[in-house]
Amino acid sequence: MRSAVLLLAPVVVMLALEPACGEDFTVTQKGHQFTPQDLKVKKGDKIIFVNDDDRTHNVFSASDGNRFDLKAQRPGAKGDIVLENAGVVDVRCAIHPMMKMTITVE
Ligand SMILES: [Cu+2]
Repeated sequence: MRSAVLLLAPVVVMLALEPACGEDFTVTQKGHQFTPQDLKVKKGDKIIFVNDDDRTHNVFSASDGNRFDLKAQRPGAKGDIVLENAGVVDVRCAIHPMMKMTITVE
């Protein structure tokens, strides 16, 4: 029993030290524009959408495999997503059709 605990201890330590997977990216919304308008991420990265504008936005995507909807974000609001499937993701604002950006998930 004791030897089993001793054998497992290094595994537990390694799991605890495992870094959080994925990188964080920030996309801002200001003046009816996303910045950046092209973003490359890897599966599992976190993308944080910040509304730096003086009006409400609603970020969403209808792209297959990576659909999401952050719902209405008031000025100053933040919301994040994690995209799990490789592909090109068309990101829009449901309120302002001219707002567009593309996220490429590798
Ligand atoms: Cu908008």
